[in-house]
Amino acid sequence: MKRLGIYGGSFNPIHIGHIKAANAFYDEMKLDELIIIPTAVSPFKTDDLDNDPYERLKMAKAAFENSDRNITVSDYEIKKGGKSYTYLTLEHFSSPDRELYFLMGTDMLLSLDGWKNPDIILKLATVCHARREDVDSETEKAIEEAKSRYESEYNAKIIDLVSEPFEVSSTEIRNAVKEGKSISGLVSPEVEEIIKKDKLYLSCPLYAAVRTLVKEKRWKHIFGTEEEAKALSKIFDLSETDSERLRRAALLHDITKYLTREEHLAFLEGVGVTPDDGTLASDKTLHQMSGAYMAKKLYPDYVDDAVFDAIRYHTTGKADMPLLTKLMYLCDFIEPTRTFPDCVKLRVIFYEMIEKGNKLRVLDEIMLIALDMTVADLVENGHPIHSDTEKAREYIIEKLKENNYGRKESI
Ligand code: DGI
Ligand code: FE
Ligand code: FE
Repeated sequence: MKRLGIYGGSFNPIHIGHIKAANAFYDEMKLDELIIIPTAVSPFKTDDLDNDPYERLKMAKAAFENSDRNITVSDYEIKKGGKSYTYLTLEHFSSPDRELYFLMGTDMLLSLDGWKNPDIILKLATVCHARREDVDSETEKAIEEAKSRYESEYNAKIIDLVSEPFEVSSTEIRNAVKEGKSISGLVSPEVEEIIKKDKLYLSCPLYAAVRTLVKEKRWKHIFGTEEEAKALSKIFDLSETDSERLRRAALLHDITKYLTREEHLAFLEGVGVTPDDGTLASDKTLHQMSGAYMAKKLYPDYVDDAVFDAIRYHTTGKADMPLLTKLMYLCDFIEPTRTFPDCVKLRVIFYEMIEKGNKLRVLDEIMLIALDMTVADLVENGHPIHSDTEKAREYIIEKLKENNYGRKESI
């Protein structure tokens, strides 16, 4: 018989306490294999922005990646979706050549009666419980009562693990991240890295929005664009408010990138907008329009007219662009994760040129190069060019001729 351990939980995020418990469970029960199963939606909680199943899965995998024990992470419940019932999961992993062990915490043990089909759970698996040394006498009594009740009622096998749990909670970690406090020592370095890179648990709902609305590759681009937005805000000496606006535009600019053509059209019709023919000619021009309206609809508090305009024209540009819209266009083009040769080239040129010359003039010179590169690329690939792109070019060419650049421009 193979001794298979199962350890389920929301793991939002998985932390050192979970890792220690998993290891103790593995060692004390002499398991041959331990499967960690992040839940899809906990039957006890409503879903919230800080609860992205695939991020939880990714972190759990990272946490056990270098384990010397046979510990794996399963996407079974998350893939299945919906509410995760333990009895169904145990049925799924149960087989005649396996002895199942199921790890649960004190809270779970005490509430097991209220779970769906506790009899099946207790029949299929030996329940292991990580017991704290310092439980108060009341809880102690409750645990004992629960255990003897399960044993007599369901013929349950319940085992107390010896190792003392490491006290840290996922809530505590999420709050620490929100408050900008360090979480090293509370999660593994790999998990810490993911939380940082993927901007998990920050209070700004736009991060969660981005992660849920686009694919992983795209959010790397979006977070890169936000980084660039911060850099450009400094260079162009934006006020705190304008810099915040640029960051919001950057975070939201591509949120409709993955809509199908039909979805773009249906959404725009839903908000009462009829796209012009030029916009209809390509999904790329559609996404800047639907993106602006979607951002406004989902996050009205974050999207004022300037942010809306920046998203609305981030792909084509337009005549007489406000500073914020130009900066949005530029940060999208030169953000650090872009590897397209034109983007890399423009990035280098921009940072060289901005050192010298009037910044607002340099911005127009760079915008013109960017627009020219785009037009050349579109022509080469036989794509139509939107009239806004043409107008953006013409307008900038005129401005450069006039050469009437002040030191500052309002948004
Ligand atoms: O959404 P991103 O990929 O981050 O960047 P984006 O919104 O600037 O889109 C860039 C793509 O859009 C690029 O493939 C060129 C294309 N594009 C830019 N201007 C026009 C355009 N496509 C058409 N059809 N017409 C334009 O005027
Ligand atoms: Fe875009
Ligand atoms: Fe983009």
